[in-house]
Amino acid sequence: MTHTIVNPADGTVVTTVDAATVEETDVAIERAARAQRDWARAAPADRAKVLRRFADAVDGALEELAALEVANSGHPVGQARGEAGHVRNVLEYYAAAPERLSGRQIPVAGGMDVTFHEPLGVVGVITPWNFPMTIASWGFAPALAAGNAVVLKPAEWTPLTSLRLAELGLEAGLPEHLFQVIPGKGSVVGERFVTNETVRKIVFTGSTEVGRHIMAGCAAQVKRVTLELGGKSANIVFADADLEQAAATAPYGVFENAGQDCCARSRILVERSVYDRFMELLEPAVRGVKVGDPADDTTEMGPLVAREHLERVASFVPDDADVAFRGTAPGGPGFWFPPTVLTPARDARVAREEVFGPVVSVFPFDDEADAVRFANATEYGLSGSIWTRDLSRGIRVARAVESGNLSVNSHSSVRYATPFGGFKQSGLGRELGPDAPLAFTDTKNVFFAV
Ligand code: TAP
Repeated sequence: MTHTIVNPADGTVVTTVDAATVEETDVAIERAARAQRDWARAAPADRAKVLRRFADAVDGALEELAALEVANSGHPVGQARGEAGHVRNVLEYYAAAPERLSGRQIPVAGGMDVTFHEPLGVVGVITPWNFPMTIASWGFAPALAAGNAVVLKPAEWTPLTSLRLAELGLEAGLPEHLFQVIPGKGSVVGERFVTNETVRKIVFTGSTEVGRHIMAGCAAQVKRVTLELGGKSANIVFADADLEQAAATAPYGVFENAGQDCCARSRILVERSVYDRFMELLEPAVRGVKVGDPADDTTEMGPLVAREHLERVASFVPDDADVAFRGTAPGGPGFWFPPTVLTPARDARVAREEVFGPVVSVFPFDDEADAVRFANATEYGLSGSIWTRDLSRGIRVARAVESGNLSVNSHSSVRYATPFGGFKQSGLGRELGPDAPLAFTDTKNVFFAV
């Protein structure tokens, strides 16, 4: 069976990719297990050297990887270049880990006690289509650094950059079969990662629904699991904020990657006393978002990933929707949807569900308690922003919002050096940051009697 890869900007066929069967997945997992044994025994400095060379190989292929993501995912080329650079940075950062995975010596009676961080073995990474290469690297880089092998299943729609990354790893000196990318259906390859007992951990990024299913499957073998799931993040703007700055940046907090971002601030909460002024400022900012050809360096927003997804996003904006204003989008072929600002009721479907498209809802709030209450009135808890000039309020609200990643007076969510992940049904476990390699190890305690 093959998957047809379509360019979202114009609907043309880019290429086809072979989809793996269950039997092929099992073969890949067995090969990975064999490669892992030698990798775990290699000197930490040698593992570090190969990962640094992998980072260099990615650095040398930034333009190529960016062009692939433009064609496969419709990401604007400037952003795709940034994503490839992020993969390089993640690899460089975790290249330091093999030589820093220290255990502890713990004082005990009658001998000496030492802990070791042992690799798990084979790790299965399952990625979504929205940020194919960056999210892949959050799994494979720390897993390899900690001495594991990785089998990675990319989303059906967007396998091309992951496939190229595996080739670059091999060219850089990773042992054969240590890092394999296995395109295929989630219900075949992804499901097999969960049921095959040789895979000791699943790192899954995707929808909460599939995440729940995977976690239940992992429970059968007490398989380790990290879940990065959906979001419905709030961007809270207080009356004392720099309103110009808050309004100018709000579109980029939600429309980046055409809103196909788990961290999208798809609910903007504005203190009632400045609501009208904020909307006046927001309108030109939204109309100013440059939507169009992803291969153009000045483009800020591209198309949605696929026709099915476009139809789902459009279902959140029926003819009688409370549209405040919209930006523009090209017509013609391709899967285009304009940046859209709604003013729905707090209990509307669009206010509750993850849209994963360029649609944002704006709501007035009365006071700090009301803002926190509404920000938390969701099953999700991934990201969020708080705009205020009052530092004490910034700290108070950041502590009160039930979310894994908050930003005061900015919309930044992801840095490779800081932990990332969700509260509530946005996920389980953390990726990135200094502790990520530990999530790919089990602690072994050894007591030496003396
Ligand atoms: P999903 O439909 O959940 O798919 C994610 C991945 O899981 C795909 O590779 C998919 O394969 C695979 N899959 C599907 N069914 C499976 C099964 N039964 N067993 C194992 N694997 C299976 O999500 P999506 O539509 O690609 O991505 C959008 C969602 O991801 C959104 O909810 C978004 O918020 C979330 N997301 C979260 C984050 C973080 S970091 N929290 C980051 C990005 C995206 P196929 O492609 O073959 O279906």
